[in-house]
Amino acid sequence: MPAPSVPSDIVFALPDVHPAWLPDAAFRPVGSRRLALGTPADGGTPAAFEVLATLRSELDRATAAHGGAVVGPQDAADLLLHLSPAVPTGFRLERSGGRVTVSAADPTALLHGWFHVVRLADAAFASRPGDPDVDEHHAPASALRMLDHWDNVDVHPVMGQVERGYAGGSIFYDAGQVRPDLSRVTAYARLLAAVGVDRIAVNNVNVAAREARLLTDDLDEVARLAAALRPYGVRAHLSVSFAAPMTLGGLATSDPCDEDVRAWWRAAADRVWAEIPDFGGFVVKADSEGQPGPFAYGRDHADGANMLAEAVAPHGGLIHWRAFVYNHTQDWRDRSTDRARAAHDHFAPLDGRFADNVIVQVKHGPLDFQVREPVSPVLAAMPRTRVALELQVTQEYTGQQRHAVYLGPAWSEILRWRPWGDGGATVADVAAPAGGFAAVSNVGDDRFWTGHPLAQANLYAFGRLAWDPTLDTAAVLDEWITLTFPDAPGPLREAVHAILDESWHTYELHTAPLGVGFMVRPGHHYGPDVDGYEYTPWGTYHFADRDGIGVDRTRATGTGFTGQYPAPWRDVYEDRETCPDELLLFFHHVPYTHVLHSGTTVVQHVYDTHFEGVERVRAMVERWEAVAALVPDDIAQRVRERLAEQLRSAVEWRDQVNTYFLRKSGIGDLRGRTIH
Ligand code: GCV
Repeated sequence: MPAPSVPSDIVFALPDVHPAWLPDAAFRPVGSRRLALGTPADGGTPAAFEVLATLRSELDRATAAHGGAVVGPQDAADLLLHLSPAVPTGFRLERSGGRVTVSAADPTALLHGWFHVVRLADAAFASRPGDPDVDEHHAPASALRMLDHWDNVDVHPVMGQVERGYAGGSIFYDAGQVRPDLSRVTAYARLLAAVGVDRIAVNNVNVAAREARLLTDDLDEVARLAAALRPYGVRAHLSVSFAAPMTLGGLATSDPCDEDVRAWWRAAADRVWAEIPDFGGFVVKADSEGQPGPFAYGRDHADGANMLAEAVAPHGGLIHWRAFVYNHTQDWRDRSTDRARAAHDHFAPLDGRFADNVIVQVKHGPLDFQVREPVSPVLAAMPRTRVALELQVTQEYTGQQRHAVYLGPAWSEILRWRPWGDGGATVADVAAPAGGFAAVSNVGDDRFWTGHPLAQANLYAFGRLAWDPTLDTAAVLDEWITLTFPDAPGPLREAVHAILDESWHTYELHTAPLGVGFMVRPGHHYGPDVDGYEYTPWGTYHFADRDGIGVDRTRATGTGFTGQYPAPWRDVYEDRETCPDELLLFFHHVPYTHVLHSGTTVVQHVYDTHFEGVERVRAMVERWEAVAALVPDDIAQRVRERLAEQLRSAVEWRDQVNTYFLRKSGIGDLRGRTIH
């Protein structure tokens, strides 16, 4: 097999695009040294050779920029990267006498090892005398670390080009087609490889007519996207419509038990893999928010998913089948229907029936990516199913990238939560070996990738936590700061921590209180509207009246949702005396005068947290102003503008929520502050 040739189409620095966590300066410690890439043995796939070629060009680029050299594997290199079948997963990092060897069985894992060394910088080489030698194995917690893009090919009249996207248009599509120049997609794959994400779904789970055709007539467009991702070992997946046999194939039905339908899907899958041999699989949103699904034929979700699984199995493909299934045409007068129950009601009884290559992808909470929800009980209810945890990096309900909200701590809490109580497995333990981790991307064609430059930290953190869910999220943030702001002076580092470390809690303080959720403007979901969803069909209510607020989800008197949890949580949540304060209104309807564990009443808590939330945002603005001169002007200015909006919005939240509670309850603020 020939030595890998350097791909000519990798563009390392795109004009007018921020380098995120891979600026040239981050490569100085490696690029100033002698680097070597072992010659590959025979037997690799073309895709594997392409990744090796990428690695070679990474080495060339880094050394050319920083004065080092790429030397032969036999020459005493400071860093040798080489393939070794002896490393089962991930990569091995050895250091002896200041020389570092990274080995991995496959080129993508070797690439991950390269970026690990870049992240460690000089510390990788232990330049200080007396530093110990190392021999470490770095394996990802899960083999499946995926980002879902809710990008539309055609601009949707309401949702735009990227549904719930807050960073401009799509990096994949423009003017109703895949972009002619995909160098930015390769740059994106490079950023992802540097944090260990190795799969993306390239289109929205709400599949409209134009996007449905990506599966058939426009498959060549998906092939182009896959080709742009491949140099960095990122595999493409596609969201497909369950109705495709009818809408694309002209069949009279999409019934999963119909033999013609099954044959149609098999043929569709055969064509996809013939064109894209390393294709990942299909993502499906079925019977949810208007998307077609098996219910139309009296079939269940195992029937639907297994039909697709059968079609992709010969190719080693996966089906990511979403558990986000609920009735979105509910009657708000009907107090017996509880949207929080829906996923468990639909999916838990199907445990054990899904094929091995089906992954049931479960949103982290029972509702919809709220700033605070309990963890979905579905994650603990399907021991014989490959469940994946779904997170939302795009900040639909957490400030839409106008607010600086670092979500790492929120995700860490979810990943570390123990559904069976102390001593039991964590959510990460459940998902990692099964379906892994998926998240909705926050990236668009914005200059900073994520609109708010500080929102890059969320994308970074998702990748790092999907690789290792036990990581400390402040340390992850510190990595991001070090890479993104090379040579960041202490005050800048401290200010970014001060702004982001507690930002999730800050957002929680000035928005919907005590886990009750929503209270956002219907449709676009930005800003406060306390009763915005109260009399709608969407099933997201808070039930405030003159006496109290919250949703009774107990077994004793409510919807029975608490019964979907195993012990001890089913009882902890059932009893308002043991229910954690931050989730009280998710599980209980209580009087405004109910005293929390914190010692304050519900209504006073609302006032206190909303005043405090605004003051915290004010402090964020001041912290940024004190260090803004230490970052490039464009970042300083963009963050400044966003923080100004964050403060305006926090004040709006405070005033609307506080006024609402004052008017409903008639109870004034004990501290006599202004409420309108
Ligand atoms: C892609 C929420 C969002 C929708 C999204 C949906 C989903 O309801 O508001 O925009 O649709 O979640 O996860 O499928």
